[in-house]
Amino acid sequence: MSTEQTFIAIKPDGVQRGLVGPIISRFESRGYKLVAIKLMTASKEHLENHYSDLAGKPFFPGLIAYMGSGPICAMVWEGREVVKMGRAMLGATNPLASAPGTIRGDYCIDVGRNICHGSDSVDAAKKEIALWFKPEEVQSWKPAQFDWVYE
Ligand code: DAT
Ligand code: MG
Repeated sequence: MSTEQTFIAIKPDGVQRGLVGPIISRFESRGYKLVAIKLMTASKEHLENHYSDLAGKPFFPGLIAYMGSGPICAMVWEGREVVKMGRAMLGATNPLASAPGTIRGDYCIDVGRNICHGSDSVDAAKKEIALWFKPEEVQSWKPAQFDWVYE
């Protein structure tokens, strides 16, 4: 049980579809803390770096084009076990395999339009946060509700 940070992004389709608010609400309501946020249209180079582990996959060129097609809402969320819980809240990579109640299970259908990204490990989160944010863009603060969320 550790306090962690994770990189969560609302992809261009999620931004275009007006899902920034609902997705942020889920993390806020759960009790997680927003420590960084910005809208950013990412360059091809930036996205190839972000998804470097997938270079060579047949869907890679389409993935990079889709991710660069408009602004992304990039965020860092902090809290206990937030990396693993963030993935659980997002749902499976393929929305058709995502349970209703998850973000992908409630809001999307195609794997190539799955509206959100979440780091898959603590190490990946550290790399992704460093890629998307400068250290001074990540805030350190104590929410008023903190002692009502954690025992
Ligand atoms: P995740 O986003 O759940 O971490 P991933 O890292 O394996 O999944 O893949 C990154 C993104 O690439 C994923 O969100 C959507 C796209 N993708 C993955 N597998 C795909 C496939 N078989 N066809 C099309 N797009 C795919
Ligand atoms: Mg991934």
